[in-house]
Amino acid sequence: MRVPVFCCGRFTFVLTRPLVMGILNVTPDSFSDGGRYVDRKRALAHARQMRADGADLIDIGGESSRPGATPVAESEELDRVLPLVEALAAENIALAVDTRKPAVMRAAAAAGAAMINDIGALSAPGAIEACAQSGVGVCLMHMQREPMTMQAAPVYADVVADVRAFLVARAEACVAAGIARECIAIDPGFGFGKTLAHNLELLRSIGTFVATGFPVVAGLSRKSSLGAITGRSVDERMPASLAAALAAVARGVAIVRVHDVRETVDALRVWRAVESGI
Ligand code: 9MG
Repeated sequence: MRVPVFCCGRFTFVLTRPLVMGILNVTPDSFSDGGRYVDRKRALAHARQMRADGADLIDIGGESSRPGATPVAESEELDRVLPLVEALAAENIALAVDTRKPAVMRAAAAAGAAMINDIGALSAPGAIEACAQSGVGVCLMHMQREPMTMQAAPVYADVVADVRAFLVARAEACVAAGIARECIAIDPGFGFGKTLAHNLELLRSIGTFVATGFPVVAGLSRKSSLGAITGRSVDERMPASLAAALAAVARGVAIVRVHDVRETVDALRVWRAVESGI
């Protein structure tokens, strides 16, 4: 049997266990950790701690994508992200860069980033080419509309079928443009133009996305859907985030994108021990 892999530049991840992608937002305005890691030293220390806690990848973002967020200039995003990529790539840490801008993608890859995580599924002109040329892994995420307006009454004919069809079409466009199939992951984009009911239906049916054969990424950590279910504030959503991560991996999700790396790694270890005795 062929072992499933996810290829990200010089890193090849064997997908025989779920991977943990730690979140490092170097923005003043992200919904959960906005402002906490704008200071470069603190950002580096946090990345190293997440790695020590068992993160397989660290996702660095220099532009907030929370509902209502305003876009950031390319030069500002580069200033926020590139020094971190250079420093952490030199320590052989596998890095994703969360960006929608082809110039940032190119610069990040040249500085040693292994993966591009694009909430716009590489829709900007030149984005697919930037990734194809650099050999990075890509995460294609679904979003309805833009962060500024996405949570204003999102509507789907069939949320699972619509999101799946979009992601498969984007993945095939990437393959046609020269990105290797094993370098592509897909992500339904929890909270990006979705109601609580949409998010729950997507999570319940995430196996439909797994069945495409592309590794599936799930980002539920601390999101407002978890707050709506539990009544907890952002800072109190860690247990809910662990439950969501477990629900995702139990349905075949390959990568969970999380704030609480140490706790998620522990939860997944217990889940794996129960499932397969390791
Ligand atoms: C940047 N970002 C914020 N939420 C995300 C999610 O759910 N998935 C991915 N891939 N990126 C996200």
